[in-house]
Amino acid sequence: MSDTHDHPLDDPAADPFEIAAAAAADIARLTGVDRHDIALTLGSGWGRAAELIGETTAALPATEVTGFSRPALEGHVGTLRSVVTPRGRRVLVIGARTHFYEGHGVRRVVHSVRTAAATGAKTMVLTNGAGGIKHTWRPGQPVLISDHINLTGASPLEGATFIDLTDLYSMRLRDVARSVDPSLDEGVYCQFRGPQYETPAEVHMAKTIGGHIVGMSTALEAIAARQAGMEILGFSLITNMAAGIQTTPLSHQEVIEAGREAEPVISSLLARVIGAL
Ligand code: 8IG
Repeated sequence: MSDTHDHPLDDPAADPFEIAAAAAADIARLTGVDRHDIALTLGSGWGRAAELIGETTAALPATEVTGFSRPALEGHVGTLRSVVTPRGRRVLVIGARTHFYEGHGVRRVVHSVRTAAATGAKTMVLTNGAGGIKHTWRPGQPVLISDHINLTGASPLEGATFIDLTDLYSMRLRDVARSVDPSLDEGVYCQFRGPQYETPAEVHMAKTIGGHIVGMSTALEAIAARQAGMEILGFSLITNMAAGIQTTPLSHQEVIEAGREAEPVISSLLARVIGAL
């Protein structure tokens, strides 16, 4: 339990970008790959994509890299991989997301994204499992994120850092994804703090303010990715209809199962999209 105290990102005087640069140096040394072109964070349900994207040239436990935390959740694999695509692009696959609800602060939540930028990645692909609000959606369906509403009350930006978030989830990259699968729908992602799922009233609120997807990740990471100058592509796997849209209680087990069933289809979709970037 001591790592809460000796974690480099927990020192308020530390510079999170210097720690990300140190992490990128660790990755270069441990993978033998100096620079990556694309980074991909795998959320629940998306775990098998790495094998389909290309050849894994190195895989390492995230805990060997400066600033990364032990994964809190079963089903979230704490592995970093370096993958080379058939066209020779280097993809850093991050299987180790830290969630805001873990309570370790936003610096730890966005460390993987800042590290990805420090490895040279210009494109950040963020994936998650989430609840759906649109009635036309079904569990197991992947959708593009078109924009977000950050309901966490937190930000990865510190001080008077005014950053434009227009076209945060790049229209260009969404068009590339739709060129691979024209049937992909899209929606606005609402990041709640969690870890409890929403009440039906909260889902109603999310819908009223323009949301279509409810989840517990991604928005804070997208803000950090934009700050780092990356172009962002976001995917949600709808693993369940949000509370109140679906009338039966939400269970974590059900979410895991929906993810497992959808995994082959969405992993192949994701690999084809990455191949087209
Ligand atoms: I998987 O219904 C998954 N993650 N906030 N709401 C929120 N997060 C989720 C949900 C959901 N399903």
